[in-house]
Amino acid sequence: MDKNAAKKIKNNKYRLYYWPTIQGRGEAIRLAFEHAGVEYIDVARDYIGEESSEEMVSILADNDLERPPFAPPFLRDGEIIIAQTAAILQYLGPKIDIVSDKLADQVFAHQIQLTICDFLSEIHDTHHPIASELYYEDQVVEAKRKAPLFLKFRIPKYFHYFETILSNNTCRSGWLIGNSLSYPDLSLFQLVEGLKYSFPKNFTLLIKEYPFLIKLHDKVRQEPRISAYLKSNRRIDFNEMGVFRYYPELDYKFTSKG
Ligand SMILES: N[C@@H](CCC(=O)N[C@@H](CS)C(=O)NCC(=O)O)C(=O)O
Repeated sequence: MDKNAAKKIKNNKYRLYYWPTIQGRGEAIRLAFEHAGVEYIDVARDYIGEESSEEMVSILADNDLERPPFAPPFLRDGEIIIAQTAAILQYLGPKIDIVSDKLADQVFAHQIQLTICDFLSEIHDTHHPIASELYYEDQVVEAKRKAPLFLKFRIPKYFHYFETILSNNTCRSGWLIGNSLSYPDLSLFQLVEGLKYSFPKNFTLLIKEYPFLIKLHDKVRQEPRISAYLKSNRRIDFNEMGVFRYYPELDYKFTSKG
């Protein structure tokens, strides 16, 4: 571990454990911290080279933990370790002020976040329809069957759901809940960014039918701290190791009208 990292550990409360080279599911947590302007340690990224994920892997392998995480991302806040993206955000939301203080709003935020997590799993399955343990190349035939069905049926179904929430928000704020941005808005922005990267040919036609979603995406992008984060070297580029991957053969033109 480098000296700066050691110093930061003393000064910081929150430690995020995730893979250092991908946005993946960890990005929902990074965006939340970045938007809130709260300092956090992205643990694996504070190490150099091969050691980077050692601390995370050793926690995952620790059979003595009373409340162990199953998979990354997970968060350490002092003695508390929390896994599952939606649970982490549910915990962090009120603490770092990225969700309303009303219980009904918090439950709805969690509900939306869980739906986003389901959607992410389906996105992952477009390139890994058989098993995460196999290479993409070993399941490309199945992926080529899965991706067009995902594009035709699943993206429109999820997008329609999010569009309905946005258009039914009686505050007319353009955010999912009430008058201000909350953590699922950030994750929804990330979904749109990721799908644009993975399915560029289909994306433009698909998103056209969801004006509220387009507006939310643009509004999040313009948030000053998010905009600064996206330009910084803390934002990892999309690549073919994360959840959102670009394989041209999975992106043949097959839109909701198709
Ligand atoms: N539902 C969990 C999924 C966590 C997950 O699938 N993590 C991936 C990395 S993005 C992993 O390492 N999974 C290992 C496994 O499922 O065996 C969440 O939303 O956090």
